[in-house]
Amino acid sequence: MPLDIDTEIEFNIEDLQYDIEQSRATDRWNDAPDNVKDIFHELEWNIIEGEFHETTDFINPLLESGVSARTLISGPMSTGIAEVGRRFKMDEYFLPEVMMSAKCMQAALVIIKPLIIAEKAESVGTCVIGTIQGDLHDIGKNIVSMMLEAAGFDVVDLGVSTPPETFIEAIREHKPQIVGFSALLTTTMNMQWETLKLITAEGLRDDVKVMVGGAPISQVWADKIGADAYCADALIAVDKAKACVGDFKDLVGGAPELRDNLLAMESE
Ligand code: B12
Repeated sequence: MPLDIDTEIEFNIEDLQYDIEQSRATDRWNDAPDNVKDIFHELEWNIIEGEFHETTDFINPLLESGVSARTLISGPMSTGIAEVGRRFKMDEYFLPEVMMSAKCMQAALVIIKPLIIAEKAESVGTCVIGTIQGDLHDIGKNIVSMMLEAAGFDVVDLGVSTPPETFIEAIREHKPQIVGFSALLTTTMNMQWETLKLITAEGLRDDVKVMVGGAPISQVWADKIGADAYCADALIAVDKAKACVGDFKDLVGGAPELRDNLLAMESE
């Protein structure tokens, strides 16, 4: 039985009408040196316009200027792809434009990933992560994977559109402390619940902490399905993952009563 999807992450129409061009070169990146600020705008614009052949031309100079790989991801890359999402939502962009912008993000991440992974600390645990069945979005999941790897996790990435059974096999094989589900579509959010139910039904729930993320996911949703942690971004994911394998490992997330009631309803 699917759960009601009542994500509280609503779009505000005023925000959606606000074109990023209005704030270009005015109120953003003001704390960065002028040369960096200009390239930040260029990179952001490159992602918005989907000029993926040129993406690397912006990444390397920024890295050479001492800008960290993490700042690139959480700064101009994030604002650029967020603007693409806004335009798509407002019917200013259609799928081909979004695909070109996604290619820019992927081209940038190819350069950035080795730099992030090189920071890898000593092994702290294992995490199995995947985009949930029916969903092909993987940019955010890939960023979370690389940040977790840099933080010392051995990451088993199951890719996109991962069936619940594949998560079960991976848990049995790799014995992770953490399992992460990514979902970007309101229509696939429910597969997080379905996958969590199968993990419970297979008797594996007590062995893993479950982290959930993706644009429509919220703390309310995480509580509703009984996940242990909701993470709005990759940095939060690293903090919460460390908490899961550290002193807070006995912390049980979600609202237990709600989860028990849901499970009872399911078995009726
Ligand atoms: C790029 C993109 C695509 C690309 C994806 C390419 C790829 N390889 O990923 C393409 C073009 C393929 C695509 C396709 C579609 N898309 Co699309 N897409 C986007 C877009 C613009 C950006 C997503 C993104 O990469 N964001 C950047 C990353 C860094 O952010 P993120 O994913 O949120 O990840 C961060 C956090 O959420 C968190 N996180 C994410 N996952 C996880 C997992 C864990 C375990 C944790 C802890 C944390 C975590 O950490 C991440 C890093 O900080 C969004 C708009 C948006 N606002 O999200 C639409 C969006 C998600 N897409 C949408 C739609 C409708 C579609 C299509 C159905 C379009 C169509 N008609 O075919 C298809 C779906 C195909 C499918 N079956 O999946 C809608 C969904 C609407 C809804 N209510 O469900 C959105 C919201 C656009 C919109 N505004 O309407 N899309």
